[in-house]
Amino acid sequence: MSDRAPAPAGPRAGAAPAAARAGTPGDIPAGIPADTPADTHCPYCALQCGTRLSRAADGAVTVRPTPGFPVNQGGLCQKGWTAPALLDTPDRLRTPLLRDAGGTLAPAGWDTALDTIAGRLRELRARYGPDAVAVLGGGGLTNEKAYLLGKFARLALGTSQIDYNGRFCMSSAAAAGNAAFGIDRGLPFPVTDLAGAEVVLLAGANPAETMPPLMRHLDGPELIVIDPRRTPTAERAALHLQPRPGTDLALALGLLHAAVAEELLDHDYIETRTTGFDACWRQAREAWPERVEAITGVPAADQRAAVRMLAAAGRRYLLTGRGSEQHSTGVDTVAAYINLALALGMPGRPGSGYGCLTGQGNGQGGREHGQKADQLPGYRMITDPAARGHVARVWGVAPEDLPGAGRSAWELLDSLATPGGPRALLVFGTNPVVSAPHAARVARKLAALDLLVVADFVPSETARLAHAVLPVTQWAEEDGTMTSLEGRVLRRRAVRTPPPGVRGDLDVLHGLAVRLGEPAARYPTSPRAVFDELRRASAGGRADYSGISYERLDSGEALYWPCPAAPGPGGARAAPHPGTPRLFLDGFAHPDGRARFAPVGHREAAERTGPGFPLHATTGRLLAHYQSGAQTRRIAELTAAAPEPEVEIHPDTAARLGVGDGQRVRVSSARGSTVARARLVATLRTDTVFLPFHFPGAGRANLLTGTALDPVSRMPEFKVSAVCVEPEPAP
Ligand SMILES: Nc1nc2c(c(=O)[nH]1)N[C@H]1C(S)=C(S)[C@@H](COP(=O)(O)OP(=O)(O)OC[C@H]3O[C@@H](n4cnc5c(=O)[nH]c(N)nc54)[C@H](O)[C@@H]3O)O[C@H]1N2
Ligand SMILES: Nc1nc2c(c(=O)[nH]1)N[C@H]1C(S)=C(S)[C@@H](COP(=O)(O)OP(=O)(O)OC[C@H]3O[C@@H](n4cnc5c(=O)[nH]c(N)nc54)[C@H](O)[C@@H]3O)O[C@H]1N2
Ligand code: SF4
Ligand SMILES: [Mo]
Repeated sequence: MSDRAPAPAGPRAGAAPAAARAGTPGDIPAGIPADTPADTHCPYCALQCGTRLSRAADGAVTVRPTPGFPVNQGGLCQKGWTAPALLDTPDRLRTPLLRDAGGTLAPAGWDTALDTIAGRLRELRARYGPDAVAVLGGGGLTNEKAYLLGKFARLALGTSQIDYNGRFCMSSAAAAGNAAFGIDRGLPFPVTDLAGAEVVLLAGANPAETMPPLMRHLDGPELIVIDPRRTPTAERAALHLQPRPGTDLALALGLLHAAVAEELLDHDYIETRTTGFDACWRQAREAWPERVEAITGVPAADQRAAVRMLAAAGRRYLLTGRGSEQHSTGVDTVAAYINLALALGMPGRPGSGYGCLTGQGNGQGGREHGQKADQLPGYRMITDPAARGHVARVWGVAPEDLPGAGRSAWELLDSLATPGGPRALLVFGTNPVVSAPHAARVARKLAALDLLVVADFVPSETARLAHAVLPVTQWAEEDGTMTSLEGRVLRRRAVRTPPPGVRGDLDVLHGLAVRLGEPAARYPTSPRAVFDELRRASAGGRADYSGISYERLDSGEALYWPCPAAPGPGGARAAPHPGTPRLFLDGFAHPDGRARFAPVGHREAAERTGPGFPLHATTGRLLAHYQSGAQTRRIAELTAAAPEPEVEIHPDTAARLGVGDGQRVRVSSARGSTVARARLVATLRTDTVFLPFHFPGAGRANLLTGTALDPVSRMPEFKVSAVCVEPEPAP
């Protein structure tokens, strides 16, 4: 069972899980009294399950689900239960490290480390200009960190070269959502609304493994699942469509075609709440389900059945995940799914809607506060003069002091150490040596830098390449806010003081900024002070947090953005704005209040199979590991559950290749090859193999993936590589 109830089931039923405790006798933190439980949230995914942490007198931290928190309703997945083990992982970073003359990372004091880094940054900037220094952030950073990182880059470094790993995650759905609805909030409704649906269509999402407690809300509805694999989510579906990887765009067009042909459209809704249907239909009219079957492998009858199920339901949702988004056609694919939802009259109706299942812990907030190449806080565009004026006022600088838009994450990584490209990179909250496409090329670029600085709490694969490593606090040691996949702002709370030698990311940014000549007051180190500034910076923007405060959150209010400081309905004397759990009920966020159909036609994936590389490889997640695995590969219970990379192969395909179950194989693409153990899966498509991307070294799935990008979102094509598979001799 992947989603465990409070009394943990499984091997340790009844007892508190051993791995849910961390801390050693003697490690008794000062400052925070023992036995004061703190209600906070899981350090991992965007579901942000409520967790109640307690710390015993011996320093051990225990976790249990926060009673009454509606999102996880008493459940946590294996990763959430075992998260405290990360706090005192044996190789936790506890002192800054600087690479010495002999090339070894050696311990250094904080002042030495920060002085050295600032000195090198100043030199590089003086010699090559401010864009010689780049920053890569992450969707796991709190809102406060993401905000201060963006400000630090634009002001202290003066660089345009900042982006973040959400580019690899959310960017396609964000672009399509903004275009269609005028605003990008992953779920424009609370997750608990899903439970009231009759039908939910999940396109390229596997929440049974990626957000197990979410399945509690999907127990009632009938599910339609679109996934090339028969995942645990698909096992629960009434209808499972199994397209060839990279063909969802055609499939979504086929579903729209079937809806038109079967006269299932909501004409009244299309007429009154949308624009652009005719142009959209002109692009989709050739997408006969039979034609789409030839492209996708999904039977025309199943396409029609799916559309009929959705259309017949009174309350229904269409949700996309990375399976349909991480493509060079990602934006058009999401747009085509949104077109279908609009044609059936779903978005902005009570009990129905479209949403994207945001992935990282703060994947939502991380894309709102200005760590993205083209953005300023409040989800403002950096190219918009009014946005620049507003943010410059809050920051106390002139608008012309703000740099312009920078490169997207992949383009940034690929430009490192090239003529005209950045010579230094500061990494906060991502591990691109494992998680970026064409990872071998990325590692080469990182190794060629004049300066690589990584702030992390573990020696990640990227940290190991750095010239300077800065040890930072972990979730249970810090305060802040996170914005979950439903747009709700949540408090992260400290339950213990950090180990000696470790500093918060806000302190690190402050320390570097003052050494670069910035006024100290510009970089507050208190999360609350940063949040209060973030509120002002976001005021009037698309993601308006100005009405949200730590006081309101701490009093237990459930606040979803937008939540402006201006009072809600009722005028100046009214209660503060209540926040917006459900968007679009009265209208969409475009000036005319209407949603936009997108005129999208069929395009193939950039990567094609061919004689040398006859199979499609797709990549994704396992229940037990999180992302690059930097965190979860350090937790014994999780490595025991998934110790090494396995590639899923259909038994017929394996037989043809002379590969047996459990045998080591080499999977190769035009970029390189990776080694994994074959796992034979009879429900998989015969033309497709699947690899998780959580493993390092020679087992990296990203040694295979390519560099084609979506033209709009700049999302890499993580979900389609053309590969061959061959038996690998034992090492
Ligand atoms: N256990 C675990 N949970 C996580 C994470 C984790 O690393 N581990 N990460 C978090 C993050 S950041 C994210 S973004 C989310 C991601 O959550 P999901 O989107 O659910 O995760 P993925 O496994 O990347 O992709 C989902 C499914 O897409 C399928 N797929 C592959 N190619 C295609 C295709 O062309 N079309 C369609 N329709 N499907 C395809 C895969 O088979 C896979 O089952 O999970 C979050 N939760
Ligand atoms: N092939 C393939 N590749 C993929 C994907 C895929 O589906 N297939 N999915 C993509 C997606 S959706 C995502 S989101 C990315 C994720 O991939 P990464 O961005 O590499 O994600 P993580 O492994 O979470 O890396 C976060 C790092 O930051 C550290 N960290 C965590 N919190 C903090 C903090 O508060 N401060 C600091 N300074 N450090 C912190 C962690 O210890 C870890 O080393 O991978 C992408 N790569
Ligand atoms: S589903 Fe996500 S938030 Fe919940 S316990 Fe698991 S990893 Fe943590
Ligand atoms: Mo993600």
